[in-house]
Amino acid sequence: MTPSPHIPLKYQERSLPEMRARAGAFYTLMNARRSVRSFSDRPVPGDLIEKAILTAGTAPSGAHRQPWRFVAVSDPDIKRQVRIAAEAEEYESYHGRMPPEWLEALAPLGTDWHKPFLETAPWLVVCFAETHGHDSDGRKRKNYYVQESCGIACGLFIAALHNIGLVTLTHTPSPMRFLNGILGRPQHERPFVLFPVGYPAASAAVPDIHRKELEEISAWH
Ligand code: IYR
Repeated sequence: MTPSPHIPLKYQERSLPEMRARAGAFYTLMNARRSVRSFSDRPVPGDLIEKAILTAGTAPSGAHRQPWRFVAVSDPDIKRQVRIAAEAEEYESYHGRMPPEWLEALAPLGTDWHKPFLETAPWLVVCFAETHGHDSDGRKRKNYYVQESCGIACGLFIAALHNIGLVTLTHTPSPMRFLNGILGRPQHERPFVLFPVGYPAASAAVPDIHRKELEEISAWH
């Protein structure tokens, strides 16, 4: 296999003071991000969601297979179907499927099986992970590092939304295969994360939780 042609890297070198200023500003921006479970029903223009998805699509991926598909839903009927199906699964999870240790871990977050945000938020965006692709003859084509690639893409999606000024929640109703049926996606696309996206409710409150210190999340040699 011949390597694809390469082109010069577009790299913008910055002075150290500029790098420090940008490092600090980006950390300050991202450190203000919170997961939000209480949404306003105020509409959000679709072009903002498009830009966030495009940003997610800049993620690196195994063999550049880009094994993700972001499905954006604003249709109220489809959102209702998603809520009903997700709440049915969550009900089972909270009433027996999740072991006591897990329920204890979640207690500080105050979550339960009710998921009104699945209808209130103006957008639901589901990231599907493509377990494999297809070549031009329709034969299976392997994807690589699908979990890692989709995890990074979702991280960029969350950062893009926060930078835009919207809020979201990393929601993983379990199991979430029901999303294939409701959203008409083929079986080789596996629901990865469901993001409600919008403005926060005026009354939105978040748990008083804290981030680990640098010493706790890093080691230096
Ligand atoms: N999927 C459930 C439970 C849940 C699990 C974790 I790990 C969380 O950080 C939060 C919730 C739910 O959405 O309620």
